[in-house]
Amino acid sequence: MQKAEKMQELRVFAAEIRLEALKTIGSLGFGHVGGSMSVVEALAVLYGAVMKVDPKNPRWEDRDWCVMSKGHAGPAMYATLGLKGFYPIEQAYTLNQPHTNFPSHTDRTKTPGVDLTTGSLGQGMSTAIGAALGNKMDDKNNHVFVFVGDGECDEGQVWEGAEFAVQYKLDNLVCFVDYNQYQLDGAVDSIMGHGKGLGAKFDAFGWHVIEVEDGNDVEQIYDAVMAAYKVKGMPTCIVLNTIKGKGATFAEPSHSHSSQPTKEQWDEAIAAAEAELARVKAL
Ligand SMILES: Cc1ncc(C[n+]2csc(CCOP(=O)(O)OP(=O)(O)O)c2C)c(N)n1
Repeated sequence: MQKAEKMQELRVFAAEIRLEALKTIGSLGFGHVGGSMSVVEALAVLYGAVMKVDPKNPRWEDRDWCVMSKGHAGPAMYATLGLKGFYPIEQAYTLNQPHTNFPSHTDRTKTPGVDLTTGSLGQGMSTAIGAALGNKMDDKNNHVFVFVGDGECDEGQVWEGAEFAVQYKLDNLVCFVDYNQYQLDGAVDSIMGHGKGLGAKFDAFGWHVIEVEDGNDVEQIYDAVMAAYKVKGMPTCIVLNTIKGKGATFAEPSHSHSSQPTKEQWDEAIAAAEAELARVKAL
């Protein structure tokens, strides 16, 4: 398949993920819309063009791994995995309800395709690094992808992991930083700024760093991952400059972390996401 055709396929996949993630959270009426929306395009690239996975065998030993360390973006993972065929997508519409297999934060014991349990910020970085080390020791020819938030990067545990990954030359590890500029209580810079930027920090720790100017553009993300695959002897950090709440009509303008919109606002957001999917499909 030509690259242009593949990118178009990924744009459609991203629009489908956004719609399904909104429907998933909408089934409950409230939840983490902001941080789910910002990682949609990166998930589309990973599961639509990059990762080796087998929906019929989620624990396939040679698979690539994806760890959503900012575990509150669970709904975006659930939409992606459902659309990829790990389970019927409608199952995710039980989000956070009693006995569901789709808790608000990703849990490997509950949802097929979720590789590691997350939710306590910082920990997913460590466990992803452990998985990368284990896979390397087992001579696996695969990659571990981990998503961390810019607010999450306030956690010291992220940086202990960053140091470790360099020491052990984990070139099978790619960390996406979702640099959407907002955390739970507001703008990252107003709470705990990142000085010269998170790319500069990872660089100082010895990582190969790739800055993606538009972290909601599938082609830029795809090119970054292809470049990361060529890096030997060190882990790669891909900094995604994203928009918190991207594409959700009630969340994007305010970049809100969690949302509890009215029924009318949900209807409007889902209709807008459906219209966007139709628009992208017609390109
Ligand atoms: C150790 C820990 N402290 C606090 C929280 C509560 N919490 C959940 S999400 C969040 C903000 C995270 O911000 P960011 O990483 O920027 O996420 P994003 O904006 O991408 O959703 C906080 C403080 C948590 N889950 N874990």
